[in-house]
Amino acid sequence: MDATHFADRFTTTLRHLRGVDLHSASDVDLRTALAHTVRAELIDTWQTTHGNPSTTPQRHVAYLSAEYLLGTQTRNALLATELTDTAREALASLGLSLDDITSREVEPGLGNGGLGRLAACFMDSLATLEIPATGYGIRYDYGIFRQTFQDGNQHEQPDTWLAHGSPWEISHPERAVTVHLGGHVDGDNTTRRWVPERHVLAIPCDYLVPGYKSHTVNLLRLWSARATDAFDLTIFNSGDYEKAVAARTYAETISHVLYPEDSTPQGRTLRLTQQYFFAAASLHDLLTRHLKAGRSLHTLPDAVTIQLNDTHPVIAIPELMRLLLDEHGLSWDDAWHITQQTFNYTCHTLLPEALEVWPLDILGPLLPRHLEIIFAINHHFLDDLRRSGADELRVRSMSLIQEHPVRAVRMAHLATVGSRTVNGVAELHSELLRTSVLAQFASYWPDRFTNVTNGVTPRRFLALANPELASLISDTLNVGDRWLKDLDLLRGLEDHVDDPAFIAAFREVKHNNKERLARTLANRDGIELNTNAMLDVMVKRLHEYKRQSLRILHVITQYAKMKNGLIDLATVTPRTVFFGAKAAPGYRLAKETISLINAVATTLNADDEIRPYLSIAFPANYNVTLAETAIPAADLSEQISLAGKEASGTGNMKFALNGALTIGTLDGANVEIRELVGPDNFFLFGMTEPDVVQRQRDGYHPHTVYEQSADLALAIDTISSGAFSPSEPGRYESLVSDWLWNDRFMALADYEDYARCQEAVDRHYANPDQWTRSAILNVARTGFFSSDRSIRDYQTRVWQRPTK
Ligand code: KOT
Repeated sequence: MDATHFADRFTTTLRHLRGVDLHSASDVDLRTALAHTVRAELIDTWQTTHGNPSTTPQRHVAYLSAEYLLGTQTRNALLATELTDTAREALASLGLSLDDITSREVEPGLGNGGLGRLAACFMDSLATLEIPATGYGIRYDYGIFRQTFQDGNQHEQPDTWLAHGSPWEISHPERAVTVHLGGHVDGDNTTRRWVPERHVLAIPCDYLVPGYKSHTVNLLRLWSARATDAFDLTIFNSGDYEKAVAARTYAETISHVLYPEDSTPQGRTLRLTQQYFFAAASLHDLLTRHLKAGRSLHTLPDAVTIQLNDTHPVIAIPELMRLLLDEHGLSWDDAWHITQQTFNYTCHTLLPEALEVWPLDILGPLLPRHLEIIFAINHHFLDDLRRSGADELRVRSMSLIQEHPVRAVRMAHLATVGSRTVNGVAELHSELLRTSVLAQFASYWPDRFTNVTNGVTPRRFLALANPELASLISDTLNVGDRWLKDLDLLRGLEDHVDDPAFIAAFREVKHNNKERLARTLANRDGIELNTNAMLDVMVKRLHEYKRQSLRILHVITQYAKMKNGLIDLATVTPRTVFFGAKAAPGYRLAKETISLINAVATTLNADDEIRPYLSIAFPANYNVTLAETAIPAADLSEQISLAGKEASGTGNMKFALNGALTIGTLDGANVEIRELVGPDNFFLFGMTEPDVVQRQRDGYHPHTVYEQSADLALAIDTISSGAFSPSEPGRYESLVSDWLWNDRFMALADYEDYARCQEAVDRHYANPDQWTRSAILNVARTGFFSSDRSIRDYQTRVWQRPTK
């Protein structure tokens, strides 16, 4: 398609779809018409792909995830279809700017953080690698809340991403699937029948996922809840109109809002309803397609493999059992074989509080037949376990049912028992799963466990986010943009690490990216960014284990020392410390940390003497769109979680790929990043995971650490003195007392080593050639972290494994 043709289609779409011409078109009209013009291209590709089924039969991959953090769609679709220049030229010929139009696109924030963003990167790689796949999830009416700051405190506003419609969505109400809920179970020992009480409709809302130059377009199918007529009827018959309308509202509440907790699930009925709602609708979809193709249910595991993105969709395991047993009349053994060979489970955490359990008094009333099936699975499993010689202690600890503090289903155990493969998301994480969280399962079924280290898509996080670096890479490597599909080719940049022209160009790109970020922050937040300072970035959910507290304590020490004349300002390497973080709305300590960071920012940034040397930028509402501007501008990437707590991290990979150096602990994928980039190009500090375990065993007393570190005490005492809250000196007492007497994630224990390491950062940065060399080597050596590599690993280690 050439620019004239594109312009023609665009104006026609504007007229036919929006009923306006160029002169009367609003921003929304232009954005919608542009999206539809590109979408039409994708649909043509999609129909070609699906009209010509591949000759080599491949298992269809079904990715089940409660979250997809997609980011904006238009620029990515243009990139994938190689229409960016055409669209730019076409719009320019109409007096319009592609960048203006796309910069106002609203991102669907249907996820909390790492887990949801990973799902989005995987969808991109599946399509790029031409693997037939469908992503299944929930179309939340409201995604992750919009964060605002009022007096430095976080406030949550509803995310109205659908306010102006969603041009990328294709909704199919006529293909609704009915999902049942509640009721009771009838029958005798041999035949059981679920008699549900309520029914809701699941409407498929499809998003096309284009592969990068791949001729494959996959589907992301998100389910939206609607009331059925039958749903109302029972209540209408009671003659209570008001109640009937309320009941309709109840049904539609199911897909109304994303739960904003990250790694701290709340056991609410509505949350379990959401999980079952999308799991059941997705399985219905998969089975219907399988049977329509004339296949037997016994061949399901050969045709489909289902990847469970953590335990949120795990209720799909008893649901498939129910369908096979109750609806299709299979024997228990056959149904179990099929089920267990179809599912795979990815675990994304190590935190005990993140392991989902569903109390029986929530699960039973909502899904009575599923609870029976879970008990039966447990019965068979524990029998086998006993036969293998396990004692009762072991049986109890491996049971799918926990007895205390309340009887509940352990979803990670159900997932492990019901899956062919279980994987962690980084080498260290998978090792810790095997040796701690799921140790007993790993010794019982050693072959079931594997690792797939996470990755990120270089299309969004290099080509789109950092176009200047992308073209420098293309110009330097002489392979066109082939490296975007084969990221190991970045290794070739090592040959240029001593080339002065390349070094200068690389440095200029980084500087330009800072200027671009400065413009964004000025417009978006009214924040002024010093583009001549080192940009030191910590962006991720606010969580104690991630230790934003460690970062801010160190900033405070530096500030206090500067104010007290303990640091000669002439020797200081100027820094801007950039934070982006949302806290779960009910997470008190996390919200207090946000307030403290904002208070410190206000003090530092208002101090004319200090600001040129040390300042803080903390824009509200960090999201994928802001990430795409912030990450390419960063010099330093803060990955400072307590060792053994961050499963992988994926921000860490995005920064390294964009030429930031990492200061980090040996946690999650940091371990692999450091091995690849080399210890000279990575700033390591802190306890190792075994150190952490030992220190906890020995008894950890943060107050003693405070007494023994003058610099740490200076930071904490400065807070307590009211330096950042003059009208209320005790404002941060709850944070201070938690650090001194609890400090669950040992920020204080790692403080001194962190401060030492930050000095090494300053020294390295003081020599620009040395720093740029390290930055280039980070880019050159982190091609491993392409999500294409992760997906290939899933193919060989998980999806293509022969069934038993
Ligand atoms: C949320 C609820 C329950 C269990 C786990 C989670 C979870 C884990 N949410 N996000 N994660 C993150 O997933 C990323 C992708 O694997 C990891 O990189 C990161 O370390 C996890 O914290």
